[in-house]
Amino acid sequence: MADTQTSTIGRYLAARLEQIGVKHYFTVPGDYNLVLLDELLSNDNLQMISCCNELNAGYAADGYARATGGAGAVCVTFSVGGLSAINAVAGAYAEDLPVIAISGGPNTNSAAEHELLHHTLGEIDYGYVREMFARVTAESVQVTNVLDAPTQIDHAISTALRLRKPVYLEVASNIASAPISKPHAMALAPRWRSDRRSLAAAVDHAAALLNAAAKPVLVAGVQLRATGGEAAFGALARACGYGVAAMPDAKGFFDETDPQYMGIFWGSVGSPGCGQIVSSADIGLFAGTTFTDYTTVGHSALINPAKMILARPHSVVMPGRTYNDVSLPEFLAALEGKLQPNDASLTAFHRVEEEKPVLAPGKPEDGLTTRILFNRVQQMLDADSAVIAETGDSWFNGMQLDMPQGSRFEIQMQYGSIGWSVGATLGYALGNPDRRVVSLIGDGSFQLTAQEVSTMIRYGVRPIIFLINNGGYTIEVEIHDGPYNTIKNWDYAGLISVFNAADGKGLGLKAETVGELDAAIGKASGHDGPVLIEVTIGRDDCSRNLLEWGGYVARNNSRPPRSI
Ligand code: TPU
Ligand code: MG
Repeated sequence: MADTQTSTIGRYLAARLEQIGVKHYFTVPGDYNLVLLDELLSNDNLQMISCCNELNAGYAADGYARATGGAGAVCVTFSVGGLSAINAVAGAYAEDLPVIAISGGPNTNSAAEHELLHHTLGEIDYGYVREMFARVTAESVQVTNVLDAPTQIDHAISTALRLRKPVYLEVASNIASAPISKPHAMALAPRWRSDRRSLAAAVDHAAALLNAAAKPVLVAGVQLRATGGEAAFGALARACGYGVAAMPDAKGFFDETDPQYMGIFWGSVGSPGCGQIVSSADIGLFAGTTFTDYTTVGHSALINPAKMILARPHSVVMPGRTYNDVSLPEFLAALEGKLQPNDASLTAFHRVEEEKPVLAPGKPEDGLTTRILFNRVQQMLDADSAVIAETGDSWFNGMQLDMPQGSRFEIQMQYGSIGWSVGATLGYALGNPDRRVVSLIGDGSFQLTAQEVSTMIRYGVRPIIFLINNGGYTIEVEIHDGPYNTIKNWDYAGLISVFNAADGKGLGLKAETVGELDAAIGKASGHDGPVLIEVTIGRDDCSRNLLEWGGYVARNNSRPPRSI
């Protein structure tokens, strides 16, 4: 039988990326991936986004995966590119984002012929990049053989989607355009199915505990998104009527305008009243929550396991028993019909709930404070907004925002790698052009990845970046201060004209007063291109919650060794 269905390894990979909903990939070229890029370029349904460096390209793929709910892709050259991207890929691993990290690789003859190669460690060992990626991906493969390529590509992409983790695919430079058959139709994202008996038993056990409780609560966790469980969580909440809280890294996963919403469960820095209700509940269903030093305020806000049903992505841990092979969305959906409505925790919350203080609008000539800034950010938000909050005081101020129904809030709280938000803003804006991205970025974080604003200008995306110039690493000041927490000041707004050069449409604005901020926001909203508003904030102006949280985290960090 004649086979006219021919493709190449690179085109096969492009077709699979297209099939899983990837429309853009982020790249920096190099001689090991040039032929591969030519092959990817032959697919008209994928757009190449050329980045300034591989770290930022990786962060962009992370932001893209967040925006689309699917995968992101990055394509780099061997070793010098891959090792620059690895930190971003590790972040995607920590945050459960399926980033397909593609790298060109050495010619397949080089190792056998004992050839030393550029960009490498100067030793005849070309497996080390894959080995390094193995620690930060769910699967890492070197494609060096035409016959194995389709299986390796499909397997890696399926793994990424099933486990919501990044994978590393290295394609040898001399086979990227080698002919192979076209991809056949198959589902690349098989859903995780529960073991029927485990699921039924877990649901019965959980329903018995929850129905017997006086004041049960529901808590949304970060893994709800990776498992596709947000809708099932919302439906379950409405069916049972319990008070609902969200962990800080799951902010916005449950509609914040819903009358059942109590706020952020984040120990002493969470929403007023919310922590007390969650901690005093006789049982809580924690759906996809993770408890780290950051999310528990230095492990000061811990829930007694005897009062917790912890629904993990693929298992449910209950007092006295763990049920394995239970998918989180299936568990929540099956529980929905089994719970008796109970609004006792919500009623208790309303008794202790505090009204948010109303902030005076400020006079135009007043200097800026973070309170005024975030008051104005709040006013800008609507259903189409996506807020990206960088590590720093932006976490704590961002957490105070009331997210309108339909809007999204993005935070990299597990990994917390400063500079993430600049690349993620680019990726998010491309991944979901219907949303206006509002990014909240500290000066220190911005200095790591600033040049990617030029890529935003190049591709005409329209985020509004608030660059918070407080002269240093304030979050670090609150955890542990020293001379290392002061940074060199930049003309951040002026940087935009550097990036614009002759043809760019970026807008850089500076605001030192309330009036200037309001005028800048007015200009920004109508501008057709990225806008950076540099906001001058006093070095000591930081949120009370950062002060408190910093104290707890510092205490946890500095515990002496139990034995030396
Ligand atoms: O609001 P503010 O001033 O705290 O934010 P800014 O200016 O962005 O400063 C962030 C300070 C910071 C550092 C230096 N937060 N975490 N770190 C430690 C750190 C160092 N390098 C990476 C890649 N990630 C980190 N989190
Ligand atoms: Mg700062």
